[in-house]
Formats: sequence, structure tokens, C-alpha cells
Amino acid sequence: MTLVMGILNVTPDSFSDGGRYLDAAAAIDHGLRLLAEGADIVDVGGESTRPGAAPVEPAEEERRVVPVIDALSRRGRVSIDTRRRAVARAGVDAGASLVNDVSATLCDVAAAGDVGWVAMHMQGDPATMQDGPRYDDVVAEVRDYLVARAAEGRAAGVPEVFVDPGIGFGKTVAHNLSLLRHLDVLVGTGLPVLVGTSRKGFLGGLTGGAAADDRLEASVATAVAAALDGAAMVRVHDVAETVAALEAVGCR
Ligand code: HH2
Repeated sequence: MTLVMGILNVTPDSFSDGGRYLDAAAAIDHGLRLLAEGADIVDVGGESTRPGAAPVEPAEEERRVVPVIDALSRRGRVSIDTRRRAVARAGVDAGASLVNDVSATLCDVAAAGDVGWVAMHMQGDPATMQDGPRYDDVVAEVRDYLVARAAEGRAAGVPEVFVDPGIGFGKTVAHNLSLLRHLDVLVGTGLPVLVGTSRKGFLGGLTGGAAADDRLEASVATAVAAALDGAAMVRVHDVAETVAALEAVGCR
């Protein structure tokens, strides 16, 4: 069965749902809806990492996510989506059982809290990562990087490690497509793989310039393709549609 991670951005500026759930009550409502639609885990983030996003003060990020994690973790599984150590710790203290770490540097926080950890690959940082990303062999480089991070996580004592190729994080459209078409290379490491394509910019480019909210079909199709290729979990905005599609192909 492929797990579904539902996206909940408590931010003013996320590329797709920015500003919709900045209020804690609205965010909690949406998170409950994602759980009701079949999400196995709700991923709560308080900082946009879209290309060119401005960094947020950790105290502000923490203020956004903690009440939401506290409420939702009583009703289902929650992850904290952050690259900041203090925010990851606060998220775990509030009830998150997975640290979704786009910086792949926080395995010690996950180990200390005895919770899971997602190590994601990113070239550069969000402010500049789309300024001419370069690889000799993107598939092999991402695989080698993630295998090393997973070994670090296991050595630190993290009980559950996922790896994520980081679609759109310092990658051109061609790099993203190579990673998706050769997902078997990452799956072949034996590590559980998380894939996040939902509503991302490269799908707009591939579908005639569709705006973020008009990328449903492309988002569901790429999530299903990743699941069929062996992804353990997909990270999506549109939980109900993705769950239905995964059921249709026998992945749920
Ligand atoms: N993508 C985003 C954020 N966090 N985490 C993982 N593990 N994998 C991803 O692909 C990933 C992620 C970016 O998407 P989103 O949260 O929708 O937007 P924003 O960063 O603008 O808040």
C-alpha cells in the first residue's frame, strides 16, 4: 500500500495554498478534512520553500505550526515540514511523529524524539536553487546522497527513515523527469521513498502553462506513476482524488 501524505501549509506565501490556512482554526479544519479524505499523515509546514521564497524567522514558523500540530496529532498522524532545528523540536514536542526535513540535516532531532525522519535532496537553498542547477548524473548523484543521509539517520538511531528525491528543489524540468522516470534506481536501494510532485511548476510547463490550481490531473498522474514504480509514500494537496486513483490501480 502506498501511503498518502496530505499537505497543509500554514503560510501566507506557499505557491499553491499560501494564505488559505494561515489562521490556526482554518488550518486545523483543513487538516481534519485531509485525514477524513484518507491521508495517512498530514504534513504541517510554516515556511514556504518554493523557489525564491524569503526565509521566515524560526519563532514565527513555530508560532504558525505548533497549535495546528497539537490539535491534529490528537486525531491522526502528523509530520512537521521544516528545515529549522528549533521548529522540528517544537513540532515533535507538540505531537508530530515524523520530521519532514528538506535540508536533510535534522536526523539528530528525530532520533532524540524517537520519531521518523524524511531526508530530502536539495541542491542549494530555496532562495537560489533554481539558478542554473547542474549535475553530471542527476539520478546517481541524488541516490548516493540519499543513501548516505539514510545511513547517517540509522546510525543516529532514527527508528524510521524515508528518502525523497526533492522534485523541484534545485532541478530543471529535465532533472525532475529523469528522477521520476528512473525512480526504480532509488527504490532499488531498499529505502522507503517519498515523492512530492503535487501542483509543482514543472507540471505547469509540461501541461501548457496550467496555473498551480489547475494541475490536478498531472499531479494525480505523477503520484500514481510514482506509486506503481514503488514509492512508499506520495505527498499531495488533493488527497481524496489521489486516494481514489491509487485504489483504482491497486496501490491502496
Ligand atoms: N515539497 C515542498 C515542501 N516540502 N517535502 C518533501 N519531503 N518533499 C517535497 O517534494 C516537498 C516537501 C514544496 O511544496 P509545497 O509545500 O506545496 O509548497 P511551499 O514550499 O511553497 O509551501
